[in-house]
Amino acid sequence: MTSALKNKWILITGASSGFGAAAARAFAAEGARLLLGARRVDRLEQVAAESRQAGAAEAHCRGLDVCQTASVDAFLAWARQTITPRQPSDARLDVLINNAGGALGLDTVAQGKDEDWEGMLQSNVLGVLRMTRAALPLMVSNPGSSILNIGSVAGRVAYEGGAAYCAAKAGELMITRALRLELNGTGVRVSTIDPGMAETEFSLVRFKGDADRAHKVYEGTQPLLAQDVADILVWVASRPPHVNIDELLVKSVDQAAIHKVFRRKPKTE
Ligand code: NDP
Ligand code: 8X3
Repeated sequence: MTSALKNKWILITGASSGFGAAAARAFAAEGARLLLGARRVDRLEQVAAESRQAGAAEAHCRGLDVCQTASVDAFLAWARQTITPRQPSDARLDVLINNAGGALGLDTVAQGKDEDWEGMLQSNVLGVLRMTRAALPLMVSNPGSSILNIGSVAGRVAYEGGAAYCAAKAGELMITRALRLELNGTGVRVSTIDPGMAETEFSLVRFKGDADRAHKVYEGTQPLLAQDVADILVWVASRPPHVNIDELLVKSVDQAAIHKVFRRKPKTE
């Protein structure tokens, strides 16, 4: 059976690693056409090549920093031109995945650093607003198109050291809800996918390259994998055009709650 996503245009931010890279490969397997953005262009090019191998009808990539309005606007101008080179005014985007973001540090508010707070709010909150504003002209005349925002359990439950990240993901949740109200009647669908703990480069970035500390986050437990989230994104985007999956919370079976993670004891010989 032909996939509902075959030849559809999918724009993914943060496609150079983790959920974004896995999503690129998963949409590629459906025969979709991809527009991939992130700051590490060498990694993006690798993901685009893997996506072509996985079956993408087309896979294009370009540098993108969602913290800069000029970068976002230049990316969307390129996307428009790539989708319909002859008549860019007719370009239609089918799926926008606002995935770029992450956490910086695990400091309490008392110890918090301005650059970490600003970085988290810039990418996770303002990045979603900027990307959505720039992409909407390609979507409002395309009923059944989808905006899929990546939130987090952290946007729903606070934890120590997570004040700014939790605030940022709670911001993403409110942006998603407001946008769904604003777009009512256009046929554009708006969803938030909110994962719990998943093993990607997330903790390596949070702990500024400290691989040992990042590794400990997942020790003894089975976290979600990037592929799990990618499968969900494909499923949400391929529902019939009248179906809007509003909010989807997904956690590993080992994570009963944000603070309650089951960890297996290391095996002793
Ligand atoms: P990764 O660190 O593996 O991926 C993050 C991606 O975001 C990278 O591709 C990175 O690319 C990109 N990115 C970061 N900042 C920017 C920026 N300013 N402009 C463009 N791209 C940017 O982590 P995940 O895949 O886990 O994270 C993806 C999303 O999922 C994030 O929003 C994160 O908050 C969220 N999330 C993660 C969870 C987890 O436990 N892993 C759970 C719940 C939500 P580059 O550095 O090349 O720009
Ligand atoms: C990432 C999940 O619990 O580390 O959004 O904040 S958590």
